[in-house]
Amino acid sequence: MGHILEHLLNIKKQNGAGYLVLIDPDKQDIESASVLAELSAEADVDAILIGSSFLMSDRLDPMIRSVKQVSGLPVIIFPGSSNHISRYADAILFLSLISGRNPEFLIGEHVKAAPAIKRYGIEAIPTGYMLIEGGSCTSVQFISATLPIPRDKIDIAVAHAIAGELLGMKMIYLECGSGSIQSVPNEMISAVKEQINVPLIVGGGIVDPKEAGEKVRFGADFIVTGNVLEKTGNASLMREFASVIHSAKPS
Ligand code: 1GP
Repeated sequence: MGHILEHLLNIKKQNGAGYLVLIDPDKQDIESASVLAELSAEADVDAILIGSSFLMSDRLDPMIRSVKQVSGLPVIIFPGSSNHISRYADAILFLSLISGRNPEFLIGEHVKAAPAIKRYGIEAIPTGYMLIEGGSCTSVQFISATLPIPRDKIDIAVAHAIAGELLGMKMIYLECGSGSIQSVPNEMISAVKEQINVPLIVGGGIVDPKEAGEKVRFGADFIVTGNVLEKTGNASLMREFASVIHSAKPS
């Protein structure tokens, strides 16, 4: 097992759940991303994800270097395509969009990215990525040209997650898409969690710590927030997220 996955599993073991902050290189310049990263380290965030389903900027390399340097936190690429690779990252969520039926995002982009990931020695964390309907058409839905799983189709979500684990995914990520109006339904989180043994990441549209804590109590092992902090850059909000997430599950 790679160091970063092991680190994440230890966090889950110690704190019940972990908190991942997502930085989108199109929404931040290097300086503001570095400030956010410094605040993350002070606020007890567990790791930083960098990326987006669609990237206009070419800031990935310098941003990852700077964020790593100022925060000392693990930096994990959250890729939208095979171009989103950086030799400076500690790991990459090797996402297969298993809720969709677009071969490019199931295996095509992976084939294109694999040689560089291998060459740079980046730890790849195989992750079954499931897009859930979140009240609007998000960038990931549009760019991936895949249909999200309807919010009320809990059984369909559960079957996808089981299939992901059986295929060897080391994590399952339930995602409503960045900036979604609604977050993943709690009932879906608990139903999926009941049927899988690998860690469950939940993200998209989570805007307050109470909501994050609830998701952890329903079974999320890692919570991702992006937009809410990018807009406010609020250190105390970040601390609140970390503390609620780290204390929501009885140890
Ligand atoms: C998106 O899950 C992440 O991939 C974070 O979403 O920006 O809505 O917090 P938000």
